[in-house]
Amino acid sequence: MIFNPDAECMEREARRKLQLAYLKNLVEKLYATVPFYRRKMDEAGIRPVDVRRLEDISRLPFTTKDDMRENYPHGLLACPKDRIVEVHMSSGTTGKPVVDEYTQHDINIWREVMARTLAGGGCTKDDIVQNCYGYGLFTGGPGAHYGAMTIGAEVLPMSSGNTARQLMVMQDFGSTMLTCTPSYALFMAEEAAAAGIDLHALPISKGCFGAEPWSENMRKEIESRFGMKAYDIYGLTEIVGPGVSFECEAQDGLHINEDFFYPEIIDPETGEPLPLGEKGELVFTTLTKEGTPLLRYRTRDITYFMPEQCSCGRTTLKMHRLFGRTDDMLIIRGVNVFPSQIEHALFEIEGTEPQYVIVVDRGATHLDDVELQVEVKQEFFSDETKGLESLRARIEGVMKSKLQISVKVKLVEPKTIERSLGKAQRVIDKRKI
Ligand code: DLL
Repeated sequence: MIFNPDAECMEREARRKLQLAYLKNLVEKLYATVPFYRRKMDEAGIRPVDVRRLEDISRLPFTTKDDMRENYPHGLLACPKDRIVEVHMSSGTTGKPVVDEYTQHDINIWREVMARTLAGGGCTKDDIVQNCYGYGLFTGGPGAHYGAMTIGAEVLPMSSGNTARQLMVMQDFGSTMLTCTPSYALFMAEEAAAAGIDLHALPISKGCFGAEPWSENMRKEIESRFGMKAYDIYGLTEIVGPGVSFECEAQDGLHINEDFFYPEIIDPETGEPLPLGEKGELVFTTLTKEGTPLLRYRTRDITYFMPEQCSCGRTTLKMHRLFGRTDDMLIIRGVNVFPSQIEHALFEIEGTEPQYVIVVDRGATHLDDVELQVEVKQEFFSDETKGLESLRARIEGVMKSKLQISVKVKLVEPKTIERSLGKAQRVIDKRKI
């Protein structure tokens, strides 16, 4: 279902006109009201009148996560403080959180883009949405909640955790759609199996998953364990939360809500825009936000644009599912490796569970060592160690051939790797660099 065909299927040239009008407005407003942006534009030698075509955006300065932290909490506010009705933050591991402050208009945008997002995953007013993204400062819970309500579906605002209760509600209330992180979805499936609950016999038939990297093979795993269609949804607190882009029934790239969030792909080293279709760092400008609009925000997420027309009828630009983040990329003995590549390779190996942790360390030799801890299906632990040994060797071989790095594999018993209720932590980097 397409939630807003007028906007989502608009002729591309008409959308570009709209984007340009919004961009001009935004730049004028930021220059006039936010000292931070005025200073940055002055330093870059560009004035609002210089923005005449959409391509001129590449002359405007970037905004980074550090800029947001340095301006914590209200330094990037672009409207009177009393117009703010809601605030979200994401913590990250170091420093001050990044803050998104929403006016009522901004909440309305969020409702719209999340309605489009859930509709992309097949949500209609007849659905019962079990929302297990966390509620609170995190945007996942409230974002999916707004979207489901805007569609007119029924929402079960579960938040994450208490998996036994989640499964009870799923059965008793007949939830038809699930929203949570992909790692939590898998954990629920595992708990359901342990409790003897047949997920295939329940009405749950689709889900929108995101907030963390996941692979195509993990999608297949979730789909087969639940008997559902699993869709990838993307977003980040700074821009709006979830609702920036989403998959449709084609499950082939994520449609960007580009009438609200203007996307670019740049070379992360040079900051230069890359030709359409090349892989690089994703950058967004929020075209119509009032509270904390962002100019050319560097997400650190890596993807490429897929300019072809989608079979679903939407004309919005698609991005490939994320490859990883510039700051998550592991450089192992000089080879660039993303945790998602390891995950994808692991899923192809019979006998393993989709639970793993990557531990990177530097030994006495000062070279990077990678230990991949992988859970193994119970039957492998039952008697012979020969089976285990050959599985270990097989995984090491696959990693070597697919990633060009040597990985030491440690097989661990089922349920020994810590499960996450929200974003899973897959990498432990012990190197002191
Ligand atoms: O994770 C917003 C969100 C909530 C998205 C629910 C989707 C569903 P943050 O906590 O600010 O916001 O984290 C944003 O998470 O820059 C990506 O690196 C990563 N991320 C989000 N969605 C995906 C995805 C929310 N579908 C950061 N695939 C982003 C891979 C994702 N990574």
